[in-house]
Amino acid sequence: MLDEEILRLLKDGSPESVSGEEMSRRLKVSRAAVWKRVRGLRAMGYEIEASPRKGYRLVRSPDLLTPSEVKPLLRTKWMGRTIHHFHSIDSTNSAAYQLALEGAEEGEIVIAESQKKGRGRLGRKWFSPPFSNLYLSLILRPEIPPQEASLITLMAAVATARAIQKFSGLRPTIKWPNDILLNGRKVAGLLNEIHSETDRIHFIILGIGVNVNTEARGFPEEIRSLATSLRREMGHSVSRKVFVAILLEEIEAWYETFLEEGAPPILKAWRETAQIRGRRVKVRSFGEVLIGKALDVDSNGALILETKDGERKRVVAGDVEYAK
Ligand code: BT5
Repeated sequence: MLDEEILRLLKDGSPESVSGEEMSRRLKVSRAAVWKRVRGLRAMGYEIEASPRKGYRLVRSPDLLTPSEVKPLLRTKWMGRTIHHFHSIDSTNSAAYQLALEGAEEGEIVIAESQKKGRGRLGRKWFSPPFSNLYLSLILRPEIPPQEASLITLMAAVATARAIQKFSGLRPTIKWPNDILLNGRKVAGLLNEIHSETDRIHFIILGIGVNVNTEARGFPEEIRSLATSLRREMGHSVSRKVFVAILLEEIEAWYETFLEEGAPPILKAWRETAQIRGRRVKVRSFGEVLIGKALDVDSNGALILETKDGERKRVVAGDVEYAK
């Protein structure tokens, strides 16, 4: 907290210096305590000039996702106005789930610079190295029946794809149910977890992992050919905080559209971005393998397939591979 307050004073004072005495008075801590935290901030990558006469001046901020870095860029009305930031955490989804159980409000978010146990679906792992990518979980409390919760996954996939498009100028596609691809490789994944009773949702945790600045060779061997990052596709490193601000804006807008207009606009945008209709796919679902032609997604987000015997199958969960 003290770090955040020191940064706020330095930013408010910028481009002028703020004296150690003023900081110590405003923050009600000793000048030695201010100096100690300034050294800590420098170790985190903040360039802070210190002069005995004038005091402290913020020269440059690192690309961290702390509230003081992200909030000035946010143009949302309510999404992400409360940011719980961690340098390292097991999983932002687990932290957000716990916060939601304790009463955190809709729109509160958890961001981490790295995850020790980043989670994919079905107990799989999400590669989460420090300071280069985005690991974000949002708390939503929609008043919808639990069977419509998968529409929130489709909504989040649309919003993430649109944010990537706005930010990079590239055209991502969605792979059912929750992968975002650039040039056929996975740049982002979504993990949604729901806490509900039979007819009421208490909350949904929307977990989003986006590979932002990992270089091609930075991915572990086993996913190197499957994964990509914005940096890899755009050809240069990019600002995570600018991206996260755009992403939160898109999610807020698409979520509000969903609450006001229901499934149709979400499904329309999803179909445009996924371009799955008519593609031959192999789907693994609950131990079963289905091969067929993808026809559509239905209004509950399930994938509709036609097998080669002409039978229609509805798949609610699973993994898709595109067949040749
Ligand atoms: C997903 O699972 O795609 C959901 C990923 C969600 C991650 C976010 S990060 C913030 C929040 N907190 C969490 O703990 N999780 C969420 P799934 O469809 O099961 O894909 C997992 C598979 O993708 C793995 O088995 C790997 O093959 C591959 N993979 C792992 N890490 C990857 C990465 N960083 N980029 C691309 N592919 C990856």
